[in-house]
Amino acid sequence: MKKILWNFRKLRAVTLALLILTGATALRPALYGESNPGSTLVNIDNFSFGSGTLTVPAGTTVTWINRDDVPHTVVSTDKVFASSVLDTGDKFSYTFTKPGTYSYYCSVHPKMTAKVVVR
Ligand SMILES: [Cu+2]
Repeated sequence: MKKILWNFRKLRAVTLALLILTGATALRPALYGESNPGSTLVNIDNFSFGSGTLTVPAGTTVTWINRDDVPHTVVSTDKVFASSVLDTGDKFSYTFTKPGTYSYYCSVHPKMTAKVVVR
């Protein structure tokens, strides 16, 4: 009887260790996903680009999503990048590899302007 009890305890300890190990492994991608410095989202909403100026480290991929019910574009003032016309829900991405200030606007509504500052 004592031996059976000991085995049960040992089994429980092994199961617990396995749970901790698998749990830690399962958590890892989620943690990396949340603090991923490689990509940033800008919502185009109410005729504006997110919060205006966005500062990111070099190598960051910025994705714009049109949340408005009118079409917009994302066009760099210096012609570094230019999206096609984005309808509601459409996305455009650009990866900023060089530090600098990138001004951009919407070619449909040129008063819509914003900046990406790459450090
Ligand atoms: Cu627009």
